[in-house]
Amino acid sequence: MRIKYPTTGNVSINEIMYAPNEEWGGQYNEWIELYNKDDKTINLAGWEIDGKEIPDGTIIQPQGYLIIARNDTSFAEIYPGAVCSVVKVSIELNNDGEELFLKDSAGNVVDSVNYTSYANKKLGKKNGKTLERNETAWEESIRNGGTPCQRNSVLPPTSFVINGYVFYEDNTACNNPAVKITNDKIGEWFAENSTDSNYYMLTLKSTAEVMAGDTLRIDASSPDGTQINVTTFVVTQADIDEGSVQINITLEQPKLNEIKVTPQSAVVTVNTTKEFIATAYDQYGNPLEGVFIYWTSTNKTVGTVSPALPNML
Ligand SMILES: [Ca+2]
Repeated sequence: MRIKYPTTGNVSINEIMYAPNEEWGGQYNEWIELYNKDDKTINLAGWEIDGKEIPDGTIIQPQGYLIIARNDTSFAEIYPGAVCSVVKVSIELNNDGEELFLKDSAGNVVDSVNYTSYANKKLGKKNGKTLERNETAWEESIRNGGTPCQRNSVLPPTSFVINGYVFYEDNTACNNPAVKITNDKIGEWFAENSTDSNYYMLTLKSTAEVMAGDTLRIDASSPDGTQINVTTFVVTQADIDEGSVQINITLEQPKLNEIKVTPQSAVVTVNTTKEFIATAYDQYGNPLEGVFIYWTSTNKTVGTVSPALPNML
């Protein structure tokens, strides 16, 4: 049985990345976010955006988002956590602005936007931001990279709380833990803590600072830094809807995991010296301090290690 969806409906142009900079995939990583305001799934086969046809088989869910990407592969690399469908259409968005039309399969204009005045003001122009629609107009996104597949960051934020308890390796409470939370390319924040509790809490703004699909990294350590933990987790739509997520953390001793020597090899001319640098890393890939590294030469008639440079750390 073939399900037939309506072929027209209340779909809007909701966000535009018309001049991405290198950090967000470069000039060809242009994309447009569509939003379906209707309560039914709509079939976009034969629709047009920017004068280009949307391919067969493209649908948009009720109250759902769809990304029109000039280069779907590049888009997926830059936005690995995007949680809606992405369809490739050979759009070419003018950096100086243009009028964009969204037409249904009968050729009716369903929505349009002329972003020339925003481009003239350099809003969302090669600065890592997008143009996002709010209730009445368009604004530059608050969030770096924009909010593909998500509620626009210029709309009133809701709060998203990350909290939990931190324990030492032996499961006793680690009071006053240092907890840093990082959202790559977006920001890093220190959680609230207190000297008489092992509880930590951070409140972020959704979607300006965190949204579904983001990978957050939590760096935790004891107050004296002797025990650490690094945890990463992917924020789901359910987490965002819930408004909070609880993550308890158990610390552990840093362990020497790897020593990297730079350069890895070198040709040294007779009677000259060459400097090598060794860096120790723990189990989380962080540089490990306080490690003594001893250098030796297996053939001292060929080369010797300078006693002036015994330990680089
Ligand atoms: Ca959006």
